[in-house]
Amino acid sequence: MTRLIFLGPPGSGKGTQAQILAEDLNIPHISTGEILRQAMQEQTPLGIKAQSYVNSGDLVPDQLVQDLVQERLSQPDVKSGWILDGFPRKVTQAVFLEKLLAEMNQGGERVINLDAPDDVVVARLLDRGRKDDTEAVIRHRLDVYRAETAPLIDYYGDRQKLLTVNGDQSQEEVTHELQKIVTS
Ligand code: B4P
Repeated sequence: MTRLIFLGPPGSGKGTQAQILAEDLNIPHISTGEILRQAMQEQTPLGIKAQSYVNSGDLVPDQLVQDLVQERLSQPDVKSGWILDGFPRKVTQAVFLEKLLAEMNQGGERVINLDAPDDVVVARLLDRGRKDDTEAVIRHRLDVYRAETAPLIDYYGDRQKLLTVNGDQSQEEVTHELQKIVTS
């Protein structure tokens, strides 16, 4: 049973690698960023509430993402495992998730910290060029990452759940390292 959480700065390869591994393992890839972007595109109530935050590189309020994660993790396809990509992004979200997983009897999750230096991630994101991938917004997302998300490295390290993988390698090399981890 694989239950994985991907942590890392924007552009470290979380979404890229989570998608590859989820396909390999035939388990759901749950990306809060993707779910929010889809909702924004469809202009659902969630999308309308989220758009100003996402477009400026701020975190969407906890309640919105927590509700969507709770709803997604209550669907039957998660019974065989899951990969969470981009959630939790704050200690408050991690505390929420820990409680939720305990209630759902879904423990044993491992956390992958994909690490890559700022210059590498900025170059990748500028190259991708999504709406929230302008230089000013990327710099802001990195500041938000350092202030809000980086503390999760200690949070999960203290709980002996954390593994750090160097994201500053080719996509194939990162995938290879991750495959070794999930099969160990
Ligand atoms: P996300 O969608 O999670 O976006 P991201 O952090 O920018 O990373 P992503 O996973 O998409 O990119 P990746 O590194 O794979 O979040 C977007 C926004 O949604 C947030 O800013 C926030 O507003 C909101 N949000 C999401 N979750 C939230 C939460 N829990 N709470 C509150 N708000 C939340 O890849 C980037 C690029 O690098 C790609 O082009 C890829 O092809 C390339 N790449 C990847 N690996 C590479 C490699 N090894 N070598 C070269 N290029 C590589």
